[in-house]
Amino acid sequence: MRCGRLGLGLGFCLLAGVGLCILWMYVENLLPVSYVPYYLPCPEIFNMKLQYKGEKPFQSLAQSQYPQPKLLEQRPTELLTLTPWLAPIVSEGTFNPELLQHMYQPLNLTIGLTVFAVGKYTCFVQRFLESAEEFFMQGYQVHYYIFTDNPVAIPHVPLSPSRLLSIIPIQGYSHWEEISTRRMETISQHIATRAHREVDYLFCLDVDMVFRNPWGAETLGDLVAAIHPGYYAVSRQQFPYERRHVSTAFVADSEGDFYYGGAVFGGRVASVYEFTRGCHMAILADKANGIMAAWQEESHLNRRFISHKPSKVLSPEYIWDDKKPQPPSLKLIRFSTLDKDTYWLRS
Ligand code: 48C
Repeated sequence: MRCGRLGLGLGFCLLAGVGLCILWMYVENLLPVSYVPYYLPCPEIFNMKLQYKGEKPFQSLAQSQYPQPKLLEQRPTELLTLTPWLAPIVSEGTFNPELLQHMYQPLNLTIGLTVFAVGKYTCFVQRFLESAEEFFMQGYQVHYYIFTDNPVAIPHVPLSPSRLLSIIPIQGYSHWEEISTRRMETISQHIATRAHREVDYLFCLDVDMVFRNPWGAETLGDLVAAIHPGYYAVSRQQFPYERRHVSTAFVADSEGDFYYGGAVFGGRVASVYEFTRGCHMAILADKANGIMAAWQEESHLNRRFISHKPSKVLSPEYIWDDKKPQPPSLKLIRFSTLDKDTYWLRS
């Protein structure tokens, strides 16, 4: 008898509970606001799936042209400081080094640096490293990756503490164009297999250059390009883009922002991976068609930076050519070519 009464009671409570829930759900929908406890994130967040933004390259605006940004646009002695897509253009006087150091130092970042020294270019490694030790990312952890076909030819250069150097053997090639072009493939593979675990940012530089002044946290950004010293004052039609339609590096006369140098690019390691991988795919496609772009990987770098615009642009101070007179608008040359006998090197 007692069990029977108990069962009835339980059944009644169950029915009442279900009824109240249905009533609440009905009533709640009528209320102007939902009464989720303030401390809980809204329920929608529980079933939000982070959509990985697939690669959505910037749709070319070729059909609706836009004016070319001009580095010397402002005044002859002042450089443009912001691109039309709101990326900072970095040059001396546009930033406060101490402030940036104060901001970035606590992040305990590691900056990677790739250089290729294949064949006779091993002779540039010593000066490159000595100048990097003096000026490149002072106060940060730095990991140099030196890709070479001749590891024993790489000189020993004493490094400051918290700076590492790895010599990575690679295949040499007989033509300098092949060596230069293969860098995109090698860098993307190196990031995938190792660098993504070791560094936060990565810069990919030519080895036949030297640092002349501090290169610091002002250069850190998601995807970073450098304006070529030979073309910052000319119109985009005069840029040495690849102009053959058959190449994946083709750029039309109406396209292009700045002409970027292949000697300097970088950014967050994941972005540099995507960038170099994209360039490598395009280079492979051209190779399948029996074509090499006008300026090898630099043509592909420029093509890709049009559709995947850099989030930060370095002025020619960061990729200077010492054979040129220094214009007043470039106040502090930080990284520049070594005057060299290219013929001897490439013969
Ligand atoms: O390491 C070599 N060996 C070569 O024979 C030709 C190029 N290279 C690498 O590619 C060097 O790191 C060069 O800096 C880079 C291509 N850049 C140049 O040759 C000039 N800076 C244009």
